Amino acid sequence: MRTQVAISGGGPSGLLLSQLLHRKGIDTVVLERKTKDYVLGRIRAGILEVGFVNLMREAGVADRMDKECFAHDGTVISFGETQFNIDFKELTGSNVVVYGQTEVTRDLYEAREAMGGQIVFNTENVTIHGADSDAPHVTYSVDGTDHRIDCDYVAGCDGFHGISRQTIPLSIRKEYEKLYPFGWLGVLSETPPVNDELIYSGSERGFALCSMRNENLSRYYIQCSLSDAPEDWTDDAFWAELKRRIPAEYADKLVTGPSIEKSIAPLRSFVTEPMRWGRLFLCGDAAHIVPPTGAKGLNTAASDIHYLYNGLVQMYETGKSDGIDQYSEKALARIWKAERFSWSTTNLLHRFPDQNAFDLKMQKADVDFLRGNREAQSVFAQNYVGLPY
Ligand code: RFL
Ligand code: PHB
Repeated sequence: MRTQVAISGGGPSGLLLSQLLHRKGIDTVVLERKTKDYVLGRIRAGILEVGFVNLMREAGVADRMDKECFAHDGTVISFGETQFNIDFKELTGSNVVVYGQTEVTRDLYEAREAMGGQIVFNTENVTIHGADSDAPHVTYSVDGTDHRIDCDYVAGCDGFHGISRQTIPLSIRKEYEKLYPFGWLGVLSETPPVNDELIYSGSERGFALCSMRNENLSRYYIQCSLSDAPEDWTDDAFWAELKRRIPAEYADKLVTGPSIEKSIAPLRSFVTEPMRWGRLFLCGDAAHIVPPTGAKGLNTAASDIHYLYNGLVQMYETGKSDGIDQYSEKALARIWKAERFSWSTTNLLHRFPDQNAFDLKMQKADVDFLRGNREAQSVFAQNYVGLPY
């Protein structure tokens, strides 16, 4: 088989790139290790920047999102007894929208199917060959049968555990990583959200986040120990702990119900450099991970796709390579800023096991400064709604 761009990974990065390129007449094949149902079953991001929304519009997949998403013009920050609002709209003129990653992925799958896009599920042993040559190819197998795709370029969109990043030799690849000594326990429940804006809450028992998907679907998280398993937490124990970590006015009106999903994610900051090796381009979680505190994971994937898509279109339409030549540098410049914001918001609101009384005072001083300083709030808001592409 031959295609122009072979894409490893059928998550949001791979699907969005495939859809955008297809609309410009550029042929792609997406190779996905899991089934479609498995990919759609992963409950992950909930907050999209305007840049992501615009890319979905450009990809022609924004109809349902435009109807069903909720614009959020601000957020509540709480820390102990301190509580305040950061008004994104007033401070930046922009906002974010609530629309789940599951819905983004569903819309992209539907659009790919409607256009006859090629997505191969249940692939095994995807291997990228000759990425540093002029004629790369990808091999894989499905149900024990081996296949080969010859291509012009390979997009590595196969997430943190994918094979694309490992294809770049260690002599060239440099990885930067920070692991946090806690995870997030997330619960999805068919209950109305406790507030119309998200609540990011630091408390002496640890961090909590109140988020949502729609009027009757709420998403809540609490900081938990890395040794916890979801089964260790009954629904009752989860709700009781959440209530202890959020301001009383919200705890009192929180509507609880059975969880329909419960999972634990470890928190990690990670960046690999460079994001391009020859004709292989890494995108999204394959190249970088942020702790979810800043809601930046999916949104940084979108900016990668924006740079790569425009670079490839330029290459195919004009023969000029400056877009793809600058891909790694441009993508990394934006990613490091998102890494900084996600790291600092995590440090601001979580309890760390080794924190002493001085560290706690520093954290409180940081929060107090943010509460009382419009410029500091403006910096937070600019980062949260998303830095320009
Ligand atoms: P994905 O979604 O991991 O998709 C990669 C796909 O590649 C497949 N794959 C392979 N396919 C073929 N061969 C192989 N060898 C393969 N290995 C893997 C996988 O099966 C998968 O389908 O990466 P992608 O597309 O780059 O998308 C990234 C986002 O999923 C991720 O950044 C976000 O979910 C992060 N994130 C959030 N991001 C936000 O922007 N806003 C948020 O509010 C937000 N909240 C979150 C989050 C992530 C979370 N978790 C669980 C890590 C909340 C949580 C709890
Ligand atoms: C979510 O709704 O899943 C969500 C929202 C904001 C975050 C992280 C996750 O910062």
